[in-house]
Amino acid sequence: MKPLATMALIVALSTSAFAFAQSSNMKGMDMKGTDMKTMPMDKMSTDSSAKATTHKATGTVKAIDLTKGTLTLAHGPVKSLNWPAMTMTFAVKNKMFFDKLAVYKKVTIDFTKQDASYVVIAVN
Ligand SMILES: [Cu+2]
Repeated sequence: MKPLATMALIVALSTSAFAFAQSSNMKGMDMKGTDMKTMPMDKMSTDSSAKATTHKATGTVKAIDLTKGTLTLAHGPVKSLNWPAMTMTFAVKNKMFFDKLAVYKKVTIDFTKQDASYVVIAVN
């Protein structure tokens, strides 16, 4: 997926830009208030969340299990994981997501790997 590759590049660039800003600050020991303001604090938090890689999958809901908290999705290819299209079951941590899920409905999910399972973190 091109947008993901672009995002990764932006993250990589902003990370190295931040590292450079940090090291130049260290050299000059310049801790003036103006320098603190230019420190990309918001980018720092963006970077750390980007490390817990989020993947996107679009597909058709095959089954939902409210008791187990799972979603079975027939999804298309997921480039960020090199996955082909397949039908698989995801864990759904937030029960509110089930409001947006129904069998035969087409959805796009954001998911992440947690331990051995793939966990839905957003439903669109
Ligand atoms: Cu899959």
